[in-house]
Amino acid sequence: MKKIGIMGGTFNPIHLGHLEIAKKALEQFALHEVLFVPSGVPYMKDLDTVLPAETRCEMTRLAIRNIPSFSLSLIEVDKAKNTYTCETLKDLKDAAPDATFYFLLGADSLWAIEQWKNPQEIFGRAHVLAAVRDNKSMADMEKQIAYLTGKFGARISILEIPAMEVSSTMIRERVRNKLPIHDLVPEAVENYIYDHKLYQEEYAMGEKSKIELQELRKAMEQELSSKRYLHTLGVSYTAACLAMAHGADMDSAMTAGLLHDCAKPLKGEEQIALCEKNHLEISDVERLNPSALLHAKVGAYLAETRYGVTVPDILNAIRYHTTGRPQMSKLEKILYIADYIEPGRRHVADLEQIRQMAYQNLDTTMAKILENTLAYLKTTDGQIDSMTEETYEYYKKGSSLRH
Ligand code: DGI
Ligand code: FE
Ligand code: FE
Repeated sequence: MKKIGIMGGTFNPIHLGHLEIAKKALEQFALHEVLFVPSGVPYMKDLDTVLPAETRCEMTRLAIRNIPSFSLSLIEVDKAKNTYTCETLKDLKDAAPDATFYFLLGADSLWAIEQWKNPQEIFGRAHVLAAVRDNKSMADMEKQIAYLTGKFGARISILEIPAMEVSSTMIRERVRNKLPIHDLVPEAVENYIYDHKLYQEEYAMGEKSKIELQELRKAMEQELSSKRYLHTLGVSYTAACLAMAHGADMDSAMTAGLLHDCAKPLKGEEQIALCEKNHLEISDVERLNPSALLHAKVGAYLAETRYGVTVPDILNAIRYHTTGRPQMSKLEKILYIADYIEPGRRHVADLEQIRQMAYQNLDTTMAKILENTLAYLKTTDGQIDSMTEETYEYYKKGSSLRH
């Protein structure tokens, strides 16, 4: 029976510590093979430091190319959606029903794995090999293993590895500070990192922001329904077009567009709970219409805390994209209008006219959209936010003064 080890990770970048764990697993448990499985988009963490999957896979390929019992699996990278360990294990098992799988992880994960999706299935599909870490004592580990074995029938063994001072974070920092990394990564990976100027931060801003936008797009593709994702792409590119027409920053417009509805997948109660937990004020109207109104405020919060947006103008554009506000910045108006006119919008009054106006004058367009939105809201039972009314009054006055 074939014994296959599975080494998952972000591999940003892969380093000698990863290879050492795989080698030790191979020796100590007489495995025939170890599969390296780079993760797809790690959407919640470090969006600005995690390189695109292709780059991380290429470095992994280089790191293992001379070791016959190591191979690369694109099973997680190839999936458009978020991947879970239990599903990856199922796919691998389906592809090799006769093999026995050994899932490699750091000892810390023994305390997290219960929170992963379907821990019961994970333990059913693979033996777990937990690599010792300095911060966990042997006694603690054995206690936790006994607990998981009792609860899930888990098969867990301790993998003994020498203490190693290496992490992907450390490597990225050393590269940024122009320090050598040759005893931390295989030579081919070191060369690749330097040849492609990875992790250096000095590479052209344009390139950097492109990577960020690409990662945000992937994250939204995972998080949103396909309909909402298409709308989001429409808003992002429409905002870019409006930025071109009115001389605003295109990358900011696209970032705001991509993230503006990022809180929409959360249910009303979840948005309220999130606000309460983080001390964000909720008005009565917002509480009564959380999905229509609160998603803008929660979206701005997530854009900052989860997706790392720091530019206040972008955050405000997201924050006010549903109601608007008096005296909006150019970017705020652009996002508000793009949301209304993006190519996927249907069944909205005067759309053709508003689409043309948008490229001529942002303020009169604001007045027109607000007028129609208020008229529409009066036909529904949604409460009108006083901010929507104030914004309308503000832009109505402005546009009547000029015309
Ligand atoms: O998130 P989207 O559907 O892309 O668009 P949006 O964020 O602009 O608007 C969400 C909904 O909120 C839309 O149906 C219009 C509505 N809306 C705008 N102003 C108000 C409002 N709903 C209520 N209840 N009160 C308002 O003042
Ligand atoms: Fe919205
Ligand atoms: Fe929207």
